Formats: sequence, structure tokens, C-alpha cells
Amino acid sequence: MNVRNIVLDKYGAKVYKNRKEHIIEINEETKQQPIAANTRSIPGIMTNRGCCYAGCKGVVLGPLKDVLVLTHGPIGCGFYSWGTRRNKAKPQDGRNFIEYCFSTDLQESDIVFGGEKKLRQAIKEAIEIFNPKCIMICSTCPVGLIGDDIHAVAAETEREYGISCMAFSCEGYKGVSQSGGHHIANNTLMKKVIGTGDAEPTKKFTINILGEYNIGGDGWEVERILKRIGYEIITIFTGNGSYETMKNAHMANLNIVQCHRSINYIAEMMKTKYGVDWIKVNFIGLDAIKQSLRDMATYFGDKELMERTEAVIADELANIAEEKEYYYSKLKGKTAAIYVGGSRSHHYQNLLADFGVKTVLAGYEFAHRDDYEGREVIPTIKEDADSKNIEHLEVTKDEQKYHAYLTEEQYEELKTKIPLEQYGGMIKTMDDNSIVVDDLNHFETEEFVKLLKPDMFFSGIKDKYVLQKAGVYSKQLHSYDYSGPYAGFNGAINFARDVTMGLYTPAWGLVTPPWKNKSTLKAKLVGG
Ligand code: CFM
Ligand code: HCA
Repeated sequence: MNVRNIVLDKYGAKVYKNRKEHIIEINEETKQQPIAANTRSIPGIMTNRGCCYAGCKGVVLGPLKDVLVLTHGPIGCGFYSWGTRRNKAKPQDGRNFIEYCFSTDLQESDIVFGGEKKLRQAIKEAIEIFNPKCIMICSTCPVGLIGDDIHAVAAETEREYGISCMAFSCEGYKGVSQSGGHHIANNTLMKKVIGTGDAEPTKKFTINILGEYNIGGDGWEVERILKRIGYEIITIFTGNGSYETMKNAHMANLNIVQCHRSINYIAEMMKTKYGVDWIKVNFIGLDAIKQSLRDMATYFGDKELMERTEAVIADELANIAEEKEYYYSKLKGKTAAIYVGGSRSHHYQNLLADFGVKTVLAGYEFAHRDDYEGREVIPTIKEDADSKNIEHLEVTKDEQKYHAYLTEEQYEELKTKIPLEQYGGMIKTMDDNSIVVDDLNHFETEEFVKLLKPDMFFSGIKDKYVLQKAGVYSKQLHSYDYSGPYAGFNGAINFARDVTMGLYTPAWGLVTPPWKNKSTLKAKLVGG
């Protein structure tokens, strides 16, 4: 049965032509094919995607606890993006701005006559009441349309009040998804925050954690493990993160990157500007955690660090061994579908595999082609970062650009000796006959569920209840359904416990999807 074609065949010609490029049924041949990604959703199709503002304000900047993030726009965007993404933060110096919703609440007259005056007034009030060290202004759609100059207001604020103020033109309509917003946020953090501090690290092995947003406390579990091993964490982008610590990010020896989709820009820009190397890690799933910790220790090449890493791995695994076995016995042989934003759909396959669950369908909302297909990167050559003679080389593959500190000749020579590293890529890790779908829509979700009958479906708030009403256990992998952490060793057990509870609840026996008893409208018309 070619499940992909059965679903695609239900479309009219125009939609078929578009969607067929976004869906792959995995086999040896299709694994090598390109997949369409990071392109515009078809108007009228129910997509789960968000907007540029969501990516900039909601995802990257929102978690910064000592920054007063001010939404310039009508109240809806500010209000809806307040507290809906489950990034957690502990107060710093007694403050935690993420508990507040700051917005200029633009009204019709501001849209007609301009909103800059109101923005200035909002900043004045915010400074009087909260006295922040840093304000970040984020625009929503109408601000771009009426042309308020938020950058000029930010510069004025810095002059007038002597605090840091940055503006982000992240109007929702820009680009095709959240992804454009990540880019806008990162560019400004790179330009105006990173590198402006001078606090010296105190330990030998110093790192930044990139792409860890502390959803459900994930970042705290990762920090716990890394601190046990002996790492000093300079800053985290951006879960439980802060403007104050981010200023010193360039002081770290190494960047470790958990979510690559939202933050690869900073890792690559810091490599170019400050020579800070980066490696990809994954703290979701036991094998992946082990591998990541070992890769980090290998990077530093310190014998003692390697030994401590092994000791911590052994101890952490021993602590969870009994529970792991129990949950494995409850979950093995089950099947799952995963559809999340840009990295978890891949990462969580590792964690599910730890408990014997096979992923039969996976997709990303807004990932780029390299997240699906992988990409080639030049292995890190540490000495080159400091050398004055070395030129900057950009290697281009498809739409992606890669940076390396090598001359052309060095690069050519290197290529013959060391193969380019294959980096990332969900498709090549998936089994034959599984399905990969980019920008999965609600129609396809229902169709694939009927055909593949997964035991569980991991996604977000927009489709959770559609799935549950169809009798399929559905769990939110964005918000973890208000549980967590799921990262790290202890997180793996929390996840398995929650999934086991969800799957074994007697509620499923009581759900009767409406179409089981009642004829549908179509059936009535045909059948009379
Ligand atoms: Fe990265 Fe994320 Fe994700 Fe993402 Fe998101 Fe998120 Fe996500 Mo929701 S940064 S790409 S833009 S791992 S908010 S913490 S859960 S879609 S898969
Ligand atoms: C976003 C945030 C989101 C939405 C989650 C969901 C999150 O993309 O704007 O749709 O359930 O993780 O909070 O991805």
C-alpha cells in the first residue's frame, strides 16, 4: 500500500502538484530525493504554522527574563504570545519579566495617525515602573504597514535613558513561517548583545547552550548534568536566559547546539566572528545524551573530563535503570507520529526508540531542507580560527551557505583527506515505509491517521483535540501538556511515565468518534 499516494490522490490537480513535493514515503530511492520545505503554505489549507513575530518574540526573545520585551501592535499578538509557550525562568535579582505582558495596545487612531508617540509613551511608563536594563521592541503586522520607525525610537531611548534598547522588525507577514523571526532575533542579538560583556569565566571547560528554551524545565535538567561533569555554562540561548549573561557568550570555549533550526545562525556567526567552535548535541533520548556528552568531552580532549563524563553517565543510567525497564515493557512495539516545529520531530524519535516505540510518520512545520536531508559541513580545524593568514571561505550547497576558516587550497586539500561531515537530517535516519511530511495540514493529519493508525500522535494545541476525538492518544510536544522536563536522564523517565499514563488510561475505550455511529453528510446525500 502506498500510503502517500492514497492521501495525495484525494487532492485536486493544483494542490496535488504542490503537496506531492512535501511528502516522502521512505525507501532507498526516495531517501535520496529532495523534499520541498520552507515554502509558502497554500492559502485555505489548515496549516499549524505560526508567523515571523511568533518566531522572533515568542520563541527566541520571549524567554529572556531580564529583558522587557515590548510588543508594538494591537493587543492580540502581545496577549496571545504571553505565557503560551512554556519557557520557564527563575527570577534574576528578584525580577522576572516573562511573567508580564507588555504591549502598546495600538488602537484605530494610532494606526491612522501613526503609533510612534504611543511607543515612546509606553517605553517611558515601562522605565518608570520597572526600571529595566534592556528593552526589546517587537513589531506586529500593522506596524510594518503604517511604517512606524521602531529603530529610531530604540536609538532615542538609548540616548535619553541610558539603557539598552533594540528594535526587531518582525512583522508577522514576513517570510513563510516562524523561521524568519528566529533569523531576525538572532541577527540583532549577535550585533548588539553578544560580545559586549567582559566577565571572565572561572572554570576550564566553558560552554554556551544554544537552542535550549527550558520548555517544562528541560534546560535545568541539562544544566544539572553538565554541572555534575564540571562544565561552566556562560549563557543559555534563551531558556531561563538573560541579557546580562548573554553579553559574555563570546568568552566560552564551545557552543553546544540543541535546537539547530532556531539558532544555527548564532553558532555560525560566533564561529566566524569570535572563533568559538560549535557542535550539535541532543539531550532528548538516552543514547543521544550519552553520545552528546562524549562528543563534548572529546572536543576538549581532557582525560579527567572524559573519565568524569563516563562516571556521570554510568551513575545516571543506574539511577533510572529499573524505571526504564518497566516503561519499556509497557511501550515496546507501539507506533508513533510526530509533528512539531523544527527539531523535536527528529530528536524525539531517539527517545521513543529507547522505549521500543517506532515512528511511522514525522514532519516539521517550518524546517528547511537541511533539517530533512542533512548537509555537509567542513570539520572543525581549531588552529585555523586564530591564524591571521587564513581567508574566509563560503561553501554553498543548495540555498545554504557555510562558513569556514580555510583558504581555497586548504579546503581542496582537506577534502581529499577528510570527507565532509554529514550533518543532521531526519530522513536518512527513518525506516522504510515511514512517511515524512513537510507542513502537514489538518486534512492530511486525519487521512494519515486513518491509514497508519499510530498508537500515539505527538504535536501541538492546534490538532491535539482533533486527534483525541478520533480516539488517538495525543500529546503536545511543544508544551509537554504542562509536564516535563523531558530532556536528560530524568526527563526520559518523566516522558515514558506520561506517555504510559496517556496510553493506558481507560478513557480511550469510552471515545466514540462521531463518524462511527452517524452517517456523514456525504454518505447521507449518496445513500439517501
Ligand atoms: Fe527549536 Fe524549539 Fe523546535 Fe523551535 Fe517552536 Fe518550541 Fe517547537 Mo514549539 S525552538 S524548532 S520554533 S525545538 S516553540 S522550543 S516546541 S515549534 S520543535
Ligand atoms: C509557536 C509556539 C509554539 C506553538 C505550540 C503549539 C510553542 O510556534 O508560536 O502549536 O501547540 O511551542 O509554544 O510552537
